[in-house]
Amino acid sequence: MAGLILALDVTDREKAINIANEVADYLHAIKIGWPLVMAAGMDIIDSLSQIKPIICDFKVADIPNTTKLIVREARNHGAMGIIVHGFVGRDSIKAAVDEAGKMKVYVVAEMSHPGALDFMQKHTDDIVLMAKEVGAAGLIAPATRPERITHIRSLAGDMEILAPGVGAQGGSAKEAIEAGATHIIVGRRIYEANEPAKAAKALYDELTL
Ligand code: O7E
Repeated sequence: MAGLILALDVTDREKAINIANEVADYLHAIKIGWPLVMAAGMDIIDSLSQIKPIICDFKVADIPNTTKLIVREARNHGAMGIIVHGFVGRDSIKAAVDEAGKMKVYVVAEMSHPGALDFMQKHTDDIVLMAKEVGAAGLIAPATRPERITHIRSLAGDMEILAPGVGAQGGSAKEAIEAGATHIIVGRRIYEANEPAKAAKALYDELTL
């Protein structure tokens, strides 16, 4: 079944925990990245893991050894998944997969912002095929370009596809799922809403109708 992932890009620990608790019933997982980890410290991963599985969006882009060390830290704090960049190449992605253990590795295949067309999109197909070959669990593909999700799905087999770009960036949850995504990633549409639970429920309902 399609699932909703909250991008919890707030910079206050208490606010993060409150929002997570408020919307938890509608979530498959919570994605946290540099804004929250830099503000609240790595143990926010441990705390939020008590509420929902945590995906660390560290968009790791480094040599294999450094990649391995970052993946290990996320794993030691109880993360369920970690996001790495694909353009760094096979050896770095393999290092992430080898170090991840039970944690899922998600590889960024194509980003949702217009700048992704400058360089990244030219290499999306190769990144998808490489991520599949080295055993990554899933891919990141743009909800802002559903036709690209469909294309990525045609290469990805049964890998998970997580699609950011719904709401604030203009993408539609329903279209992303119909195009082939398994999950959508949504931040501002939920955490900036007057009633985050209501906003999360509306997205959840859109996915399950
Ligand atoms: O636009 P929002 O507020 O719904 O937030 C979207 C989140 O998804 C935010 O954390 C951003 O960093 C992330 N994201 C994109 O918006 N576009 C991408 O291409 C990739 C990501 C991302 O999360 O990458 C790893 C999944």
